[in-house]
Formats: sequence, C-alpha cells, structure tokens
Amino acid sequence: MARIDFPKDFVWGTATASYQIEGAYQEDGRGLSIWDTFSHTPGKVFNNDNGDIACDSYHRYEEDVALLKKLGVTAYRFSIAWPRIFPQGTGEVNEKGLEYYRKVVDALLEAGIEPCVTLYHWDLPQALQDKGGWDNRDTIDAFVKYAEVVFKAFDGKIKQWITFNETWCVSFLSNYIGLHAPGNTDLQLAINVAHHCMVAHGEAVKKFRALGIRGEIGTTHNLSWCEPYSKSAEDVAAAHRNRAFNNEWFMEPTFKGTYPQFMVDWFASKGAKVPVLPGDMETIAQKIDFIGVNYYSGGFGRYKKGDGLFDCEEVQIGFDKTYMDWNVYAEGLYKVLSWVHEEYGDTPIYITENGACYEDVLAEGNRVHDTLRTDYYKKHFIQCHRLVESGVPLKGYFAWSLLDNFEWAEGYRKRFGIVYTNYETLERYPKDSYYFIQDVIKNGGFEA
Ligand code: GCO
Repeated sequence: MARIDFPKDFVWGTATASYQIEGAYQEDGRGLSIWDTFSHTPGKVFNNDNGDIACDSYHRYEEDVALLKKLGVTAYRFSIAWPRIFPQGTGEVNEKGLEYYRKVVDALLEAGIEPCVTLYHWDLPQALQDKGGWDNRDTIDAFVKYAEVVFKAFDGKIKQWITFNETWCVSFLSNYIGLHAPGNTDLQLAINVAHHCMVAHGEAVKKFRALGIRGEIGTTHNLSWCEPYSKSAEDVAAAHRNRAFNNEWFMEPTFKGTYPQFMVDWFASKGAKVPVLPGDMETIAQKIDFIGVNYYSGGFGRYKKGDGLFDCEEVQIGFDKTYMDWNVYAEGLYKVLSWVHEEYGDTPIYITENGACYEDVLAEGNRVHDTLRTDYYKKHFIQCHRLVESGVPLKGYFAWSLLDNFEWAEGYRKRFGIVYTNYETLERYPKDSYYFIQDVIKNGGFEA
C-alpha cells in the first residue's frame, strides 16, 4: 500500500452532455437535433430508446448540482444544446434556451463549482443537417455565430470552454462507421466532416480571442492507445495507423497545422482526400489554452491484411473488459498522455472524460456496490498520479459520468454513472464509486 496524493490545485470534476441527460426535447422552443431524428428512427438505437426524457435534468438540474456539491467536485463539465439556442441552427436566438443554461450556471457557481462548457457534444440542429450538416462549410459559419452568442451570454461566468467533443466520433463513428447520428457510411464524407469541425473549432477560438472573452478555451479529442503486438516493422506500422486514426489525425492539425502524411497517403489509397482550402490549416492550429482528452480504452494491434481500414487486427491478450466490451487498459492512459506531452509540448492537459460501464444492480437501501467501476477509477487515478509525478502537465480529471444516462446507440442499457438513475422514477442514487471519489477528493488522494 502506498499513499497517492494529488496536487492541491488538481481539478476534480464529472462530465455529462446535453442530449444524454436533459430530456425536455420539445420544451421552451428547442429545435430538433440529428439525435432526435436518429433515435426516433426504428433500429438505430438499442431498444429504440431516445433522449425525449433521458434523466430529465432540464427540470432536475438542482438535484444534479446538489449531488455534485455533496461529491465535493470543484468543476462540472456539461454541454449546451445548440438547438435550444438556435432551434433552426441559425437565425433568431431562443432566449428561453439561454435562460435554462443561466439557471444551471448560476446554481453551479452558487455551489462553488466551476462550469466547464462544451459547445458541441453532437446535437447538431436537424435544420442544418438538412442542408448537408458538417459536410457543408456553411455549418462552420453557423457554429461560430452560435458560439459567439453563448460566449457573450456567459462571459466571465464560464471560465473553461471546449469547442468540440470528440471530433473522431462526430466524423468517423457517425459518418463512416455509421453507428451514431446521422448514420452515414462514407469515408470521404467522414474526412470532410472531421476537417470542417476542426476549422469550426479554429474559427471559434479566433472569435473568442477577438471578443476578448475571459477564461480559457480548448478542444477535446478522444485518444486511445494501440500498442504493437510485436516489434516487427509490419506490426509497428499497423498499430501506428490504428493509433493515428484517433490520435494524430486530430492532434497534428490542432497543434501543428498539418495532417500526418502517412495517413493522408493511406486514405488516398482508399480513394479519399482532405478538402483543405487555403488558410484552413492556420485556422485549425490556433493556440489553445488546454487540451481535453477523453480516454477509455486501448489494446494491442498486429498487421493483418484486409482487417478493417488499416490492416490492423486487435489482439486479445487477456485484458479485463467492461460491459462495453472495452479493455481495461489503465497504463494506456499513461502512455497516451506521455506521448501527448512529448509530441505537443507543455499545453495543460485535462482528462475531460474517463470512466466505465458495468452492469449495476440496485441493492438494499438503494445502494449500488459497483466494485468493478471503483476499481477502474482506482487504476486510472494511479496512472494520473504517475503522470503528474513524471512532469506531464495534467491539471484535472472529469469522471464520465455524473449519472447513468442515454448512452447513444446503446440506449439506457449501458450505465456509466457514479450515480444510479432509476429511469422509471428518475430518482438518483449515488453508487459506491461516488463515495470512493468523494473520499479521494476530500483527502486529496487515497491509499492505493
Ligand atoms: C463520448 C461521449 C460520451 C459517452 C462516453 C461513453 O465522449 O463518447 O462524450 O457521451 O457517453 O464516452 O461512451
């Protein structure tokens, strides 16, 4: 047993996203988003679940804030639903939408919790999708307009801003793999979407600076770690392609204003190319104040011709798995963030999501003894500590998620919360992992 202590100013938080928790999908003038369309299309989401009600946080945010306060976090990451602010994506601002987030932000500040806001966590107004969505460069302008309205409305109150959550999911998962809204399966389209989202990120950062908005701005990429199964050149290259799909493809433009050439060539061999216009790369590489990283899993890869997009086969080497069937690979977190530091320098890093899905059982007294999830957190906290000790500028950690919520294509069957949501009554019950994190925060660390 060794004691693990975190720096006094280490930021502890939890994270959620609008469509996953809010519900109230037709209330106070909210427009429809691509997730309303997708989830209402039979067969797209497990059990045909949708976010119409979700955790009803639109009406129960005070309860959520009370849970956060009791947990002891100093920050809360949530996202703003674009279609609440601009129901049609552009045009008239819906004041009632802003009003809701004012109430949330004020409640958080009152509780001594810093709001960390994501501008785009996947709920694109359907009206914009109807005109091509992120494939259409006009969506970039619409995003910057939306960002501007929100920046001005919350200037000085929100000090940490994230433009995009997981551009990989927005692009490849949603437009090539097709598992998320809008559900397309076209590689060229996915590459266009990724590029346009990154340009929109850069334009929003420029706007933030030009307006002199107080606070910090960054973006969040979901990184993972694919370790080569052997030292053979083929395995090393295959694992690298696999990693670069999540990591370099997004990190290189963000920090260096270039795309990794070996990946550009690889995509070209599949008939796809990046639609770069003059000035785009400079726009994308605007200096950011921090980088958000979402990390859940990783694994081992080896060369296998024809396996997936990258001729890379995932090798099962006996990792424990979560209920998502994702490997528990805490050391991958250490590896990937060490790599970020080495490759991209001293920009502060926040883990903006990390957490695990397990099959929870509601036990006597409305308790959930989620030992596996608590264990997952412990393992990852140990790696966070290792990172801090080794000089990686890791400044904070947001657990995914505050509460069980609408897990996208998996509907409600996959629970990631440290608080249990009873979807019949909408009551919330803290799980054992909640109390573990509460102790870690209170004591500034734990006995590992
Ligand atoms: C994500 C999303 C979350 C998910 C979580 C678990 O970042 O993928 O931000 O909304 O719920 O990752 O899959």
